[in-house]
Amino acid sequence: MRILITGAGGFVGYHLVAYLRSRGHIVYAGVRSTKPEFPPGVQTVHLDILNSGTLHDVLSFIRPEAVVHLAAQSMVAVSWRKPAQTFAVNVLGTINLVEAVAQTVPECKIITVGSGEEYGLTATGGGLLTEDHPCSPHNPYALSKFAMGQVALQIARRCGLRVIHVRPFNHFGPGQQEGYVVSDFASQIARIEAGLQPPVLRVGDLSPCRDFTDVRDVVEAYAALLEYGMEGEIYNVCSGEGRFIREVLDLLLEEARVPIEVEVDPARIRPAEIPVFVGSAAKLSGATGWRPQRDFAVSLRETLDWWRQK
Ligand code: A2R
Repeated sequence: MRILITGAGGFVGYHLVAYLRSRGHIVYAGVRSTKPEFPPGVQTVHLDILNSGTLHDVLSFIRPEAVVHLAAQSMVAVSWRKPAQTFAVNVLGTINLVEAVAQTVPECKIITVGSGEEYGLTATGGGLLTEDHPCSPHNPYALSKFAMGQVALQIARRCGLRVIHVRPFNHFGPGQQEGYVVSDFASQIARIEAGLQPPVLRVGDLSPCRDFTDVRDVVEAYAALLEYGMEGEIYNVCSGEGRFIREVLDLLLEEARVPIEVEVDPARIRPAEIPVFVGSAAKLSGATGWRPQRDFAVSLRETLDWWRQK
């Protein structure tokens, strides 16, 4: 397949490009400012989803059979500081993309990447979140992801486009920047081991329970959906298993090469934390046969190793 990835310069993009290329696809990596080193054979194209003209040109030139739309303002904390920018990129950018596809390559499949965060306060009811649960987003990022998914599916229904919307839950792995819990812990451990930080690891609330998936499993889910996903549908991408943040910390500390103390940093405690946030991947598994393959502890170790080598 000829596949265009938007936001290919980001954390997930790097892994998705590499995986799709390894599967023999023709991959176009759409990047804005960040340009990682992609595997040989990957073509890089400059792409800003806020620029409709460029989007048309790029789509007309490449004529992709599929687009995986990763480009986003992807951080909850930033979305509180910059809600307008978050909505511009995540919602208007998605509308630009879907409309440009409608006008240039209407047969093209599109995977819009939303977030498990779209369920928001619904998670307080407990149990595994399925795609049938109502969404109750409780931060600007989550709301923007809910809006982008809904509007993409609406335009798709109206114009006969082939859109699948995914809701990935927490994902992590080598290459993820700070600002997410696993990389926040791993980066500090690596800095402490290198003598760049006193041996105190600063943490936020360790009591929440979250659903973590290795990014390499996440990108395999996206690839499987490109092949087997049902157009017009929404799919969770998650492990279905809850893990307390305390467990994540303990597993990483077991890997540490020097003794480390843990200290709660009030600045890292997020307000209105939802205690348990775990999804069901049954719909995804049923459609594609996908199951997460990576061992959680090994993925954590590999993430820590990435920080050690950075
Ligand atoms: O900031 P840059 O220049 O590195 O590019 C980011 C890109 N991006 C854009 N691309 C095109 N036009 C824009 N207006 C635009 N604004 C941002 O999206 C970056 O390369 C990418 C997002 O990468 P990360 O922040 O590393 O997100 P990650 O973890 O790869 O997540 C991928 C998707 C996102 O939709 C998340 O919201 C979702 O998975 O969880």
